[in-house]
Parts: sequence; C-alpha cells; structure tokens
Amino acid sequence: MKIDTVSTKPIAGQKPGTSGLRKKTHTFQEPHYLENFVQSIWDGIGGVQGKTLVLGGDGRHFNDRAAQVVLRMAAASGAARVIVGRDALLSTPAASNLIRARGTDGGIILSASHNPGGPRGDFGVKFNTANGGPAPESVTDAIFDATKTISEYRIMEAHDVDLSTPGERTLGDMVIEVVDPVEAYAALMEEIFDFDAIADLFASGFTMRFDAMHAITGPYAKAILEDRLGAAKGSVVNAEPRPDFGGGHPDPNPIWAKPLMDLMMGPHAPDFGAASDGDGDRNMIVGRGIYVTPSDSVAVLAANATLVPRYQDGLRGVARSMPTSRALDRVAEKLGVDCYETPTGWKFFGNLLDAGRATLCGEESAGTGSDHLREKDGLWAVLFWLNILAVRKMPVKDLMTDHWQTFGRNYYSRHDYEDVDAQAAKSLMSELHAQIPTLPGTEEAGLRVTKADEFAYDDPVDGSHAASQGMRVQFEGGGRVVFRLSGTGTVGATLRVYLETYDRKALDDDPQERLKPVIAAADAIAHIRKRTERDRPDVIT
Ligand code: G16
Repeated sequence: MKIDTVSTKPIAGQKPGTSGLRKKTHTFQEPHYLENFVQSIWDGIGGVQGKTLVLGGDGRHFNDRAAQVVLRMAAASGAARVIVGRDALLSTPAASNLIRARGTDGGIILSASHNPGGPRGDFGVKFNTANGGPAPESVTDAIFDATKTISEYRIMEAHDVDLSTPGERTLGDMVIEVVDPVEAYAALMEEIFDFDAIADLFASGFTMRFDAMHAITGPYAKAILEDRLGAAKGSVVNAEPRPDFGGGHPDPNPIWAKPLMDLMMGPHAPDFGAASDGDGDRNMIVGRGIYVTPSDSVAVLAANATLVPRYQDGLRGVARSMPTSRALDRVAEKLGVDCYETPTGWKFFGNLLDAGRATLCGEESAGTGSDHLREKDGLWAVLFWLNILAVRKMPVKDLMTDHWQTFGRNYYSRHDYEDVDAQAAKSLMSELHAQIPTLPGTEEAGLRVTKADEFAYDDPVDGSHAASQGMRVQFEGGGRVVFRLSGTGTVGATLRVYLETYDRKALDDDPQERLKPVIAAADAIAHIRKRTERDRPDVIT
C-alpha cells in the first residue's frame, strides 16, 4: 500500500491541556489539524514503529473519521498492531483497561470528555502511556514541542477499515484487532466487586436510575447493571450513545443532569441515582433526596473500602486533587494512611498508583478511581456505591449522615464563571498572585486569612515539579477558597472558584448558605464580579 508523506506547517495552539488536546470539532476538521497532532504524538513518544496501541473514543461527531485517520497514520509509521473498540468506541476507563490488560505501548483516546459534542461542539485527542494513564507532562511537553517544528506527516492511502465487527484485519503490515468494547471491562468489574451481593440487592426490590446522557456509558451500564446484575429493565436511561449526545451537555452534575436530580428530589425517586459523562470516566451519585458531592463520595468510598472484595485488606494510601475538599483527609487520618494532594488532572495520580502509594483517588470534578486502572472510572464508582449499599443496607441519606457524624462535614461548592474574557481572567489571577504575600493576617469580608499560597507539586515518586497549579487562601475556622483557570475549555477562559468550610456538629445546612462568608471573602479578595463582569457564577455545583 502506498504511503504518502505530506508537507505541512506547524499549527499554533496545539498544546495539550488538563487532559489531551481539546478544540472545537470544526477546528479538528480543518486541513492537516488532526494529522499534525497525531504525527506530533508519534514524534513526541519516539515513534510507533513495531508498537501495539489501543484506539477508541466516546462516539462523538467526527470520532469515526478521526479513527480512520489515526489507523492510516499508525500503519504509515510502522505500528505493529492497533486494538480498536468496535465502531471505534471505547469508554476512557475501558481504553485504560485494554492498554494495561493487553500489555500495549499506550493508546489514543478520541474524546473531549464532558464537553458537548456535535459539529458545533468539541472534539479531543489524548495519548495514554503504557501504564494506561494520561501522558504525564514530560510526554505532553514533548508532543507540544513536536507540533511546533513539524514539517511533514505520513499517512497510508487506503479505504476505510471495517470496524463494525470484532475480528482481525490488516492495513499494510499492521494488524487491526477489533474488539467488543464492553467485554474486558465488564470482566474487570466482576473481579473487583461482589456481584452476588449487588444482584441480591436488586432482587430485593432496590431501584435505581442511571442516566448515561446519550454518551458512551450506555452500553456498559446496560450490560452490567441490567443484564448482569438484574437492575430492572429501563433503569439505564438515555442509554443509546449519540454523536451529539442528544444535544445535551454530558457532564454529570446537578446542572447538566437536571432531569435525574429532579427525579431524585421528587416523590417518585428510586433508591439510587447515578450518571456518567461523555467518555465514561466521571460520575454523579445521588440518593433519594440527597446529592453526594464528588469530594464526599471519594471520602465515603475510602471509609467503606474494605466492604469491597478487591479492597478488603485496606488501602495503601489515598490521593485527591488540591481543590477537592479535605473530607478525604479526615478519613485517611482515621485509617492511618497517607493522603496525597496533587494538582488537578488525573495524570498526577499515575505515579502514586504505579508506586503502590495510593489505592484510591478522587477529584472534585466528578472523578473517582483506583489502582485497577490509571483513569478515573464512572461506572466503577457507581458499582462501588452499590456494593457498599448492598452490605450496609441503608439509604444513601442515612449513610451520609453516619459519615458526617463520624468525620464532620466539609461543606463544599464550586462556582464556575465560563467563557470569561481570557485577558480579564489572566489579570484576575496575576493580581491574586501579587496579593499572596500580604494576605495572611488580613480580614476579608469578616474572615481572617491564615495562609495564602500558589500551589506547586513535587511528585514524590519521580521528583518532577509542577508549578502554578492554582491559588489557595485559608481562613480561620477551617474555611478555604481556591482559584484556578480551567484547562479543559475551548472558548475564552473558565474561572473556577472552589469553596469549602468545615463543621463538626451542624450537618444538615444548605451548602450555599453555609458558604456565604467564604463566597463573600473570595469576591473581596479577587474582585470576581468586577473582573468577570458577571453578577453570579454560570454554573454552581
Ligand atoms: C479532566 C481531567 C481531570 C480534571 C478535570 C479538570 O477531566 O481528566 O483529572 O480534574 O479535567 O478540568 P478543568 O481543568 O476544566 O478544571 P475530564 O473528565 O474532562 O477528562
């Protein structure tokens, strides 16, 4: 087969963000855009000659076309084998699992995660390394460097490869192995959890709704929850993946999964509600009449981990991203294990998991996972909760009350200001930065600042240093605000303000009410309303 070497020029802005390169779909469809980036991945990782890769995506618009390009470019650069999910579909956790289980050299995930899809939505490309996790910064930096000097890419001239049925085909000398996207992942879940106990729970009349948001998790959730575990047919809704996610925003939080929230807060709520995002790595947990924040969720999982077969001998350590609430720290302290604080981005957990220092990790951005993979895992988190509920036999609300009575409650909320003028957002952050040395000791909207710093991280395993990972301000009495700019958006800038306060006794307050003083102090410090020209956040979770 003929291999074309195509001349090209560097395209500005191909810098991977928090998790891969995310841009508008139409940007990825521009001439050479995708090809430049894929060739830069090959160049950044030292080529793919003789390597085995995994390929799959969340099924969003352009997924199928992009997959064919990646295959032709892998073949042109001498890859030995690519393992592809049927129809080029794989959830992010399923891709991470295949990369590890098959001992491959890494993989390409086509996804912009929770960002909306469709021709006017977003698309993304991410490289995961051989451990199954998102490439660390040393690798993404090398890829970015390659995008700045690229002058040609190699692509095979070929018809589309049939990816619609499992089996092997070839493209030149490269083998393409099409696999069922669900099978290996479902088998892994069965190894981790007590499926019999969960099946008994459903057999006893326990009801749930899982909202797959027309994204990738639908087929996984149906196969595992309904077919294997016996949840009533129809428990999984919006189960059919669609290229535009049915026009929705596949981000599992109370704003974007509102129909599920409304159901769970209403008179006909099932016992348990859950949702997952575009590529299946995020999760939302809701009980009858109670929303569980992601920060609380990971703390509950840690506190109850020994109820799950895989974790019955306990946790070696836990980790959370810096803006995630410190509910997990309290559990770790009681368990007598280390709790690591990392920058935002799952890639920062990779070394801790590989080194066996952490077993369980979680992020405020609805990601929870463990050492079973190197990605966060939406359905795994849902099964974890089901396993706990099957053993403890109590409603989610009672479980949360019990947890807070033991550990106290970290009231928590994130306020997002979206599509803010990029320059205004940058100035807000640099002004904050300039204030840091003088903030401690001052009083802001009635709260006394005890500490202020810019978070930086020294990886305890490989010693790598990550600077400028967000500004944090702590107040007397345990309150905290963190300011950070999102690394996953594609338009303007998104300012994230993470708010937290702690109470040992008052456990049932409305978080927004409880956080009012911290919210006021945050605005007094950063002049958010003035800088963003917004009266209120666009999204409150
Ligand atoms: C990605 C990363 C997460 C991270 C999140 C934060 O999530 O995988 O580890 O917490 O971004 O996003 P931002 O930079 O916008 O705050 P996902 O689900 O989009 O892959």
